Amino acid sequence: MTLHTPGSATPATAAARLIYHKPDVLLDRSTHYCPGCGHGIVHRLLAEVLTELDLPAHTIAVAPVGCAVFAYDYLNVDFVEAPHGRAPAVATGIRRVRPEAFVLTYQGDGDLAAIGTAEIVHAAARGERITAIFVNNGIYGMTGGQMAPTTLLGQRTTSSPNGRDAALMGYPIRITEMLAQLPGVAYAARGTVADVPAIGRLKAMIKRACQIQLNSGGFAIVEALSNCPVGWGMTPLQSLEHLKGPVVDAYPLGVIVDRGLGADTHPAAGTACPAPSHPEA
Ligand SMILES: Cc1ncc(C[n+]2csc(CCOP(=O)(O)OP(=O)(O)O)c2C)c(N)n1
Ligand code: SF4
Ligand SMILES: [Mg+2]
Repeated sequence: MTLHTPGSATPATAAARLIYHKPDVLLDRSTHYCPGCGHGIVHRLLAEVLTELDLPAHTIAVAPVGCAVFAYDYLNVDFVEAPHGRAPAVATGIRRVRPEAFVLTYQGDGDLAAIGTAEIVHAAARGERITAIFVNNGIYGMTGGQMAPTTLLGQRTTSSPNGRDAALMGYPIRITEMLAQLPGVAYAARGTVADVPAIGRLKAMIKRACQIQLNSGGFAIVEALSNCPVGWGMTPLQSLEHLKGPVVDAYPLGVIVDRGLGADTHPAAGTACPAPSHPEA
């Protein structure tokens, strides 16, 4: 490989090792996310996985309402914008009319675990063949840092200024564990953007969740524990330490369920969740 050494007019020849190449599907534009925000890391992982699986041309993604509302500005795949919480319902419609498409949803915790609770539960219960990316930063980031169902006990937010009190505001929801109980869920896992090794493991989870859809498995969800330095009132570095500490303690990392890669994991195949027989049929 021919390299231009800085400060030298002539190219130097040297063996070079490519450390990182930005996937073409990740568009070249400046970010609207706050400094240190984890959404950009999740976007990059998605871009890498979609590229590695040769999926960009076949993908129809569903964008959320929340800070990631502009996901379609960063990833060069077809996108549909869903109303708040409705991404799984929109994705279901896409799946039904475009059975050949690779269907992806991207939602925050306010979007998925609060406003769209019904949609995510029923999409998972139906075993919709979609891959759901769930970015849990424990807060409503976009609207000014209000409490979400995922907010930790004791966490101060603009709507829980004295800290989340279980007696008044209930307990945090581990929604990925809840969904994992449903037979239509082929894969459910939780990773984090907290540090480099964890980001590598999160990427492997996202890849597995995509491969399950490609192999006609059922619903697959990957929760990415992320940081919101602005909403948490922390510097980016403080927020990453907080993520690795109390947030991971409350939301354990790892694969929660993996019912297998292949088509026989889908409820429609009749193995995991047999349909009742109808004598009149
Ligand atoms: C039905 C509905 N309710 C509320 C809102 C206002 N709203 C927009 S973004 C948002 C918070 C999103 O939080 P989250 O999904 O956690 O995403 P984040 O910004 O934290 O990534 C809310 C409440 C809305 N647009 N529509
Ligand atoms: S408010 Fe929070 S989630 Fe939204 S862009 Fe800023 S850091 Fe990220
Ligand atoms: Mg959030």
